[in-house]
Amino acid sequence: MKVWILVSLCAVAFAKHEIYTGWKSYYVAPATQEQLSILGSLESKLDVDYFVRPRVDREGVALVKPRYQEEFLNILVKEGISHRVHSKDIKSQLDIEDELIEARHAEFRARSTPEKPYDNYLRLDAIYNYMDEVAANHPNIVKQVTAGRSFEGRPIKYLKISSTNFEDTSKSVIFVDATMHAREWITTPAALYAIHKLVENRTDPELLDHFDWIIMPMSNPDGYEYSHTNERFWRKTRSFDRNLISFLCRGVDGNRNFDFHWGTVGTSDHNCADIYPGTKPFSENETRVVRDVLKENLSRMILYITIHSYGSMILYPWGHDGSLSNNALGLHTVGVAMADAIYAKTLPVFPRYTVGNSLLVIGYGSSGAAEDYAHSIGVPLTYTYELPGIEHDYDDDDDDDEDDDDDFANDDHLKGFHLDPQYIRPVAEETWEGISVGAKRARAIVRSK
Ligand code: 0X9
Ligand code: ZN
Repeated sequence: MKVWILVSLCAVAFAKHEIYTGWKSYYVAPATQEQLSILGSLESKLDVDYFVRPRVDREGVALVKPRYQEEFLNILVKEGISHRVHSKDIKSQLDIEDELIEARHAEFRARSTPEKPYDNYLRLDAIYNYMDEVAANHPNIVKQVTAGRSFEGRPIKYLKISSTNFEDTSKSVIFVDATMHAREWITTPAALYAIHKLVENRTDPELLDHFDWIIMPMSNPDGYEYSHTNERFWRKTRSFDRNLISFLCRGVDGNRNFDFHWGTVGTSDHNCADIYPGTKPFSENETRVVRDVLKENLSRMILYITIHSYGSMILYPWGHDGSLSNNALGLHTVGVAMADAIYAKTLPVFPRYTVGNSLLVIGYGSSGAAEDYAHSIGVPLTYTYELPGIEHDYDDDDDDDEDDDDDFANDDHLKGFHLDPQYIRPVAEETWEGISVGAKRARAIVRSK
């Protein structure tokens, strides 16, 4: 009996990430607009998933399934698009990620220290347990709200943190959410660390004296769990409707589902696409919950930050057409102050943040994004944070072709979305610097008006 249990456990362990066998990722560097649009067309043509979207002056990272790799490379060579391997074996990256997460769990067990959810990538129940615990231990300043349920019925929770029970209307409200995109695991620890600093380890009294806080560390719990159990690179929700295709290709991109120029830019009508915006604005329980928080607190909300990854960017509206809002000066000033605060705390391994208009900085337009919607309904300062991912580059002979697997792409280092768990706490700490400085600068700006 015991042997069978062991055999089954091994089978499960080996089966993990099996669907990613043979997948590779490539850096792609278009030199012209034309090359950029060819790369864009490969998304639907060859089912390419861009971890980082290329721009003419910036390398992107493309995830390519085995059956399309030959054609992908042929097109790049034919079109003269510069490229090189990013990860030659995605599955091994995923296995390493699992091992590092497990090793970190073991470290905490060995030390008999409780593992905090900003020390490692934890599953939903542990994240929710932490929120329950914080709320139970600090009833005077924390109120936990279950705002709704995800498509699969999981609670979507946030903490309201206030020294005056949200009753002092002279205070400003700050709203932070995370993990709208399931695979962006680093974002939830960053939001949870903000809770820790506001409640358990308060070092700056001003933050509760002047502000009421709403922190929603997990806006897409179904997608998040699915990215742990089935597909690590899952991005969307897990919803479907009566349409058979929607059942076969589930989910909606939450950050295309808000009611702001919905379905017009940077979206795809195909259910299977990662940027599918849904059948209508706010079709998703998960985005309605965020919308309701924004609306309910609109009169006092001065700052909304929706945390994503990766790319080390602080983005502000408008992201659908690259135009600037009437509050562009304020958006830029506070954006730069937040990036400076992050920079002052950062580690040398993290890339430096870029601040600016969403479309111009990230290099593509997108409609239906939370940051734009929040600003359009009247939140004066709204940002998408793209937290850092680390790209190890071992290419020392500068050639562009795909044959140089031996020179670099040492896949024993984690890259991009697979941010090594040892970096979770440093990222959370520096992100907190950005959020807290953002709150103070936002207040100074709003009061000076
Ligand atoms: O594309 C997105 O949804 C965000 N980037 S991510 O890599 N996390 O997917 C950026 C959204 C910013 N766009 C707008 N504000 N329109
Ligand atoms: Zn995202």
